[in-house]
Amino acid sequence: MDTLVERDRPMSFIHLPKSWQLPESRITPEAAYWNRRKFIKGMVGMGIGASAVSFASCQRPNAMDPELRETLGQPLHSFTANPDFSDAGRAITEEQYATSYNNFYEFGGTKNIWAEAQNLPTDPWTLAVGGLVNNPQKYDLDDLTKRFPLEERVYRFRCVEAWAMVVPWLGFPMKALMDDVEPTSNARYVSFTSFYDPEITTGPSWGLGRDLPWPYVEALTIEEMANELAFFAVGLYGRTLPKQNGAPIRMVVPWKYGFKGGKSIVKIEFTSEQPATYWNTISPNEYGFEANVNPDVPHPRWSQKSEKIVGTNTNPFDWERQETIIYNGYGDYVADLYA
Ligand SMILES: Nc1nc2c(c(=O)[nH]1)N[C@H]1C(S)=C(S)[C@@H](COP(=O)(O)O)O[C@H]1N2
Ligand SMILES: [Mo]
Repeated sequence: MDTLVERDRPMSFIHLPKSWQLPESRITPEAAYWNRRKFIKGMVGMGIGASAVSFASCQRPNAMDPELRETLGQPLHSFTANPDFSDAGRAITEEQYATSYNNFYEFGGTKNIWAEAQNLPTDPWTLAVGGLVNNPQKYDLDDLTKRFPLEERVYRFRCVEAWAMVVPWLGFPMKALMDDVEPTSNARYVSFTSFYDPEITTGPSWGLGRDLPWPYVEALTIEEMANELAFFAVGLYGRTLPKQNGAPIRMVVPWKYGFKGGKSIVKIEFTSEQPATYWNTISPNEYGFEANVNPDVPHPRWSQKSEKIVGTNTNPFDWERQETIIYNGYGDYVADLYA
């Protein structure tokens, strides 16, 4: 059973691009991104914004592995930076970490799946939304970036394995999609199903892949989905999502552990009963349905009191630790949901 659960495998990280140590003169696109961020923030004219800007502008990105760079998405131009979510309280994680230190079990059981994930077919794409709704919808690839106004939100991102990042997502509030499909009064839960094709998403290489409860399904209560924080990301760092991050659309629920944020969503269904979800089915006492970030509820095999900040040192064993905050710091937005 031990191999089935998410675990901390820092060894796999060692395979990540050595080119992070390349001279900084190698970079250009990332530098351009950071400058554009600064520009956008300038445009929204935040009075005391200087402090918020500093996180983005002080951080000098390192060079990115050229092969990893090939996997990045297309630049997105029409979006506004949401000033309510421009400062996550610590530095934005460098893009090469967010796009190469991943969890995506469909493509393997380690953190290093970004190359394998390039097998994900994303064009054409259909996201079908149905169940207990008045207005079922099928969104195509174009709809995902054009139908709902896009905004950028810089969110804290905390995996149940106790590592954490800060990611500038691009996307739209889940509420916008919810309003589009009009859930009926019987709808109490919402399930989100990830892309699955056993020929393509072969699962972890240690052989048990096919026995896992595919497809990956996550779910929220309807109140959670309607919360201001609940977000669909179609991009990060100014571009469309790379495949390894869940292209073309993934869930982002920053007050919950990362596994609640399903990737590469093909189906959304409004239901009256609580849906069965992936990790919760595998190991319910380790991966609760609610899965809110909480320093006082340890994982059965490790403490959740603190978290490792991804990318704070070239050696993952030396990543800085910080204290975990209840609801990952978003209690003002979500604590009422659980009162
Ligand atoms: N379909 C699918 N979605 C998934 C996962 C997965 O294995 N498959 N892993 C989850 C976990 S455990 C985390 S921490 C995040 C990781 O997202 P990232 O790779 O963009 O950091 O995705 C979540 N969504
Ligand atoms: Mo995770």
